[in-house]
Amino acid sequence: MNSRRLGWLGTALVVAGIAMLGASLALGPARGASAPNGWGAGGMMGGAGGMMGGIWSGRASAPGPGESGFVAGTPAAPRVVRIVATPQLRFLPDVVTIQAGETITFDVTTMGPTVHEFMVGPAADVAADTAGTPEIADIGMMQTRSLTYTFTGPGPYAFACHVTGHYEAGMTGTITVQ
Ligand SMILES: [Cu+2]
Repeated sequence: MNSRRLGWLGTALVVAGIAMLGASLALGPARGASAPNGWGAGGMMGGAGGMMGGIWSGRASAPGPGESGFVAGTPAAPRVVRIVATPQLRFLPDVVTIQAGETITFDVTTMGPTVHEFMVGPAADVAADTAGTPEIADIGMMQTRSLTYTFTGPGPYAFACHVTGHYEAGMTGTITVQ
């Protein structure tokens, strides 16, 4: 594929992703955390049915604090938060609300052809790209990778992508501790 087609594909996938993200947020509690994590067998070249079924067979976000069905994440049973990284160098969502002390598993999916990273931890360390701060590197096109983190302190916490130029372009998010 040439780059123009890739660009179109990325845009189309993001549009589809936003629509499906909205649907999965709305349906999240019903879908639960028992669905298998991964792309499934459809594959992105399997036509529209395969694309949608494959990409979005991953886990939806579990309800957050203040939402119906909220259960605080623990080390034994982390709460799942799904985050999409877009070719526009943004995270969706870019604000995640947690209860103090929670353990969260972030399922991070890259939409489109641009590779991303996902770092989470104390906001100062995330801003400075401090070595040793928990991070997933090289999340490729249509991949989902996971990172589990326990928010033991008062914060502030943040997440970011430190692929060259992405942080500067605004590819950051915040963790709100309730
Ligand atoms: Cu990025």
